[in-house]
Amino acid sequence: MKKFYSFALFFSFLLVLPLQSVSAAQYSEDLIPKMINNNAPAGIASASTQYSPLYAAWKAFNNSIVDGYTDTWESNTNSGWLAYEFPYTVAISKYTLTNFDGTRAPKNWTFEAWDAPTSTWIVLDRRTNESNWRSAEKREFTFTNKAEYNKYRINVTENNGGEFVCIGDMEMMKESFSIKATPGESLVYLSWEALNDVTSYEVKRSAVIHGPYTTIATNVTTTSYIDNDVVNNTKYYYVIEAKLSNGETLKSDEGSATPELPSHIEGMQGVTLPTGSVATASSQYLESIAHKAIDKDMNTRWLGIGSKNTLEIKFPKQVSFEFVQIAGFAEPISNVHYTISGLKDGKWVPISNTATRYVYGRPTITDPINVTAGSYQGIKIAVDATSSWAAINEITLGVIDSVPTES
Ligand SMILES: [Ca+2]
Ligand SMILES: [Ca+2]
Repeated sequence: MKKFYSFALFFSFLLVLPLQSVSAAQYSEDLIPKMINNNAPAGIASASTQYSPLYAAWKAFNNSIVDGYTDTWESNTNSGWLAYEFPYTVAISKYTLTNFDGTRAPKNWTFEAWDAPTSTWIVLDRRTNESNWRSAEKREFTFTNKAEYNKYRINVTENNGGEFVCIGDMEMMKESFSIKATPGESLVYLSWEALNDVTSYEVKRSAVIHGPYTTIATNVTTTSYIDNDVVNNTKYYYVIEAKLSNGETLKSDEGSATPELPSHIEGMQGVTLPTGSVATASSQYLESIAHKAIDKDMNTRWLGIGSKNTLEIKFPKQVSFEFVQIAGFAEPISNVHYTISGLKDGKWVPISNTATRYVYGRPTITDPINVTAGSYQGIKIAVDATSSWAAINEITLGVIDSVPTES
């Protein structure tokens, strides 16, 4: 019995541990863009001093140390601060430092946020005795901060003995979770990572990157949302705000999408394939590449070498459709056999019988081919042009619904 008891304890330990690790904070990618000077591409890099313009503040935010000291920020004293100002407010709660020179590396410092209303630097994190930096070593530092500021700095009070302070690279992150925004026709489909201990989610939207955002939905208890209050060909930015059971909130990364109307091709039924579809072929003749079968231009075509070829197209989202229409070209004119497969859960499955269409030596819109109605991530068309070469000018889909369904 005792043995059984300890066995049960062992299992409860196994059960509890993964839950704890799932609840552990997750962080965004580095939120500072790869800087090319102190003011570009966005935000402002600055420092207390610089050894020379070659060692400017932005060199610590250029995601590189390959060019030696001139890829680092160096002060001209053995202490000093290095700051980055975001063009928006964000609650930073993690930063990293990448070493270049161990004796010039920071040893004692505070990480601070600029509080504009009180014009003071607020200490968010304090580190002491950070020594023995290895070459190119990157150290991560996390702390609790829920308040949003736009300017942060590391204020180095002592380095590891060198003449100057040197920082190879610095990154800043926030606690976050991921969001996916997928454009549809007159709608945007949002889905996000499920979090533990959440009472509800709020969906926020902005017409400009990084907000400010307007709340468009509250008390959402699922991890997806369809925003159909949108204008086609307009880009929207989204964040999800998770309301945690402890009363705190957590903002997701930012997602963006541009909803768009389906395109039609004169004379063809259905709509063109979603923007961002990628076409490849078993063979292609010179400049008559696979993509020309889906470029929405009836005067261009994909031409395979020989009579038997396969054209494969992957969509950027799942599309539900019930027929495929093909505009082909055959010279000499020929009976062409088309067999269509759909990509479902990562596997190609046959969705049509072999359809035979008569194709002329000019762009020929053939009768639609019925397929097993369903939601697919791509289509594959096996073309057997009998005595001719296989060419496709355009493809349209008889779309039922283009809202992606998360598996
Ligand atoms: Ca650098
Ligand atoms: Ca074309």
